[in-house]
Amino acid sequence: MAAFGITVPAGVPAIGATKTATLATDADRSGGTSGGDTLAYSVVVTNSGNQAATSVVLADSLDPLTRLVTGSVTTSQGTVTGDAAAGRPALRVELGTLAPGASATVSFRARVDATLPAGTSRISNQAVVSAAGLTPVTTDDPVTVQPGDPTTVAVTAVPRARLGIDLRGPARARARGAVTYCATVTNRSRIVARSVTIRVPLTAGIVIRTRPRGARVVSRRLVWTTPRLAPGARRNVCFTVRLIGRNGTVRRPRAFAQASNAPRVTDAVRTRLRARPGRIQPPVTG
Ligand SMILES: [Ca+2]
Ligand SMILES: [Ca+2]
Repeated sequence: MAAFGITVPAGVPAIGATKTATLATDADRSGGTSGGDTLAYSVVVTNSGNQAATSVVLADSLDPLTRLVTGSVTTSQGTVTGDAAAGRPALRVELGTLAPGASATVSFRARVDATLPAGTSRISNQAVVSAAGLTPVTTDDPVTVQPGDPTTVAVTAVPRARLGIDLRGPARARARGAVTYCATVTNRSRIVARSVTIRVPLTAGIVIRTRPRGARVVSRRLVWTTPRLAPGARRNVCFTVRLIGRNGTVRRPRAFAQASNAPRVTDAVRTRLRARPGRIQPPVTG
């Protein structure tokens, strides 16, 4: 029936829920989510209405490429009535009653299948919250602006290696004197890094006199290559240059490393030049 004027609504519960995902175990140490890793999910169910919500139930069918980790489900209230010990489908938590303004948190972990179909780029799913007398609501990924969207995690179907690089050299050096720098490239992942390339640009003021052993000079860069770098293995390369510049000039030699299956990493050293004050003096004769 239509009504005119101001109506005071009866008390109603209003259920909303967010779901977030973080990388809990980076099994292959790739630095990102890939096959065999474990994700930690957290669902927060909130009653923003002004009346209690009753018979609140959270149900979550995980992404088909993940499996709930048995025994990983925790809830701030209520009872876990399905934790999918047998695998999929997944999870059901009876949260019971949520007072106005109250919220409940359910956390669980899910393991990404060790082998993912080629081309897999994301894992995505959404939990559903139901309550007595209310239309079920789906969870929102709070990371995105879009409301009510599934929680999505970018994954790499083929795990990539991850390199680290450390370039070392003196903080101060004599201008035009020989200065030696060493770069250590480490495979920090559990994946073999392939076609590893280390590059040192010979930028202005950095002059190489002798090509270092094992290096090539390509387009004003020192280049070392290694066909493979095993997990945990490292390669150390050193090079000696002369730094050109006036007293106080800072040169920043930089080294880069990348592999055909690992993104580029870089490190730099700041070296301040000391010019010999006597250099420009004419020789004393007589
Ligand atoms: Ca990973
Ligand atoms: Ca969102």
